[in-house]
Amino acid sequence: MRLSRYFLPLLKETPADATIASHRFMLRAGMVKQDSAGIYIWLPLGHKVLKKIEQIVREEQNRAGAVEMLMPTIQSANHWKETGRYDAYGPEMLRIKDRGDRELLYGPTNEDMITDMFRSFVRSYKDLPQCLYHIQWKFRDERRPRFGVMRGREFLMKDAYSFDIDADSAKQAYYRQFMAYLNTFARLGLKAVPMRADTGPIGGDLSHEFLILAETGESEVFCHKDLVDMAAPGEVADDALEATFKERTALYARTDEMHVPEDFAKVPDDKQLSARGIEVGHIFYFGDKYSAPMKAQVTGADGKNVNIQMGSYGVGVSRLVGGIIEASHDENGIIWPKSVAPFGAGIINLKLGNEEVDAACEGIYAKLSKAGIDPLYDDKNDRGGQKFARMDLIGLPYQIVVGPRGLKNGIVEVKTRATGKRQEMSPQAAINFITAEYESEA
Ligand code: 5CA
Repeated sequence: MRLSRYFLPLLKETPADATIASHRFMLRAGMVKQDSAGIYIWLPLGHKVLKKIEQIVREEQNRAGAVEMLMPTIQSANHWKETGRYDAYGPEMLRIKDRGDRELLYGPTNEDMITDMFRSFVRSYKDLPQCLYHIQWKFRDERRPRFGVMRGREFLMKDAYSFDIDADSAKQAYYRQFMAYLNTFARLGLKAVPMRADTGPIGGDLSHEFLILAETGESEVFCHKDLVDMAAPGEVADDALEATFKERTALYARTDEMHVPEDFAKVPDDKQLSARGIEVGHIFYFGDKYSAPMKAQVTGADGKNVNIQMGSYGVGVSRLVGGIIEASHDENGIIWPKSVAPFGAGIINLKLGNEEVDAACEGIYAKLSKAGIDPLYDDKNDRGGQKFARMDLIGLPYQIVVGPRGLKNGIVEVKTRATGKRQEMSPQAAINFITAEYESEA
């Protein structure tokens, strides 16, 4: 992409209500624009990152055996009346009426709808287990939408729903999603710690939140330090799921809601970590909380009907855009992990109109594009200082700086955004270097 053709409306001033880094940088870098409280327009740069995160979430869901589908944003109130959640959910739910005075709502989550769908098709234990997911916009009329996309009213969520014949099988589904979450967050460049959690309005008796540690997080967290640097589990065989889950949940990890100070005190002093965290995922096992009132049953092998055992598994896809920035930025702007960077590298032309410089930039641009790096070429007629600041702000992992002086000696400068390290090399070496960096990631 050529910057001269791109839509990148940067802000010079930081809007006064943007109190945390991710909110500030997302507005300044032209990623989002607020349309009304907690509702955002995803501008091209923000949209690109959102889609990359969505794709990684999708790939890890598929790998875990979940099957993608798509449910509507607008739901009939009937499903919610059947489960009793229509009254229980409260003012966070946006309730709507159609022209025939029928009650509808903009879905804050989908347990009720999917249970209704599932019971209409599935009658036998032979059709279980099943795990379905979608990635869809949600609406929650939050009392305090804030921190930009981190606590929005409209937000993008991946929500998966598992259906099993009994509790043992349902727990396997829960463990499988648990592992998928650890793998997903690791690919996003995040250290997310699973913590025993409260089930809130979703209900049930087994639940974990996944939190990334950040000073600006809304939750207080108390955990064993060793959890923070644990590597992702990778692929876990079915017969190792339970043991791996136990191993990963043995050390103390709680948010403020579930905190037990006496238990935390048993963690060795030098291993106690109390910090703040951002909840980027939340998983629930709730058995027959929805299938019982909705009579979602299957016939078991013994011919008897049983309620389907269910769980649900959410990832805050749009919240993750802000979460990743909270975890990875400096005073100059965003530092994207390679896996979700909106462009793979930036090319800075320091002397637009200079024949050699233009030709070198065009050559690098063509070769990086061909190599699948998806570069952003700053071909605008601005001062060098402005170009450097802009590229730092939008946070692409690598910058290739091309100027007339270096080119005379056959050299360009490659800057690695995360470390600030600058290296001089030939244009071809720069292309090879960046391509190799991305290959080693894959
Ligand atoms: N039905 C369950 C799981 S599918 C559910 O709705 N869980 S949840 O309420 O915990 O939401 C799942 C994830 O969505 C949260 O972990 C969080 O990352 C994200 N999320 C929740 N509310 C918001 C919000 N107001 N803005 C942005 N993301 C949110």
